[in-house]
Amino acid sequence: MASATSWMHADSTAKSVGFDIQMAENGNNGTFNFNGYARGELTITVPVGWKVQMHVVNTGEGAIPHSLEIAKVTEAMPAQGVDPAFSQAYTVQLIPGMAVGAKDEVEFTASEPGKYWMLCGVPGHAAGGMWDWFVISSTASAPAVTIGKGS
Ligand SMILES: [Cu+2]
Repeated sequence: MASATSWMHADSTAKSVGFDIQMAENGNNGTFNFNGYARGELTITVPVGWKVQMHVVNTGEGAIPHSLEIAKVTEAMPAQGVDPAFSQAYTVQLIPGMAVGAKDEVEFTASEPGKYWMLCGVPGHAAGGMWDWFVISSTASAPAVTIGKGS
């Protein structure tokens, strides 16, 4: 089920979309979540070729450092941050994590269609469920956010 959300800001003329991402927004999954979602509960879909800006903040419920990257899907969830799927698609402090309250801007072009992980690069966090889906679609005409078990 796709839905509009207050944290997505799409500009179809500019083919640009912004997302406000709060790491550890609430207590879901022991605070290991993005905007409250973990373990693939959230799917962000972006049309191929669009510019993506992610305004990332560690909201800090749980008082633990976190980070964000877009990574290629592999056989197993990585133990910690890996090379991002796109050269700019990661926050500062990928492995140690951004401190509580820290912010970063992530900007990249969704250049290659596919299904990716949006995960936390701090050791053990992605394996602990701090990951969601990021899909680059060759058929979607607009960005979308879907809540529910990702397939
Ligand atoms: Cu984390």
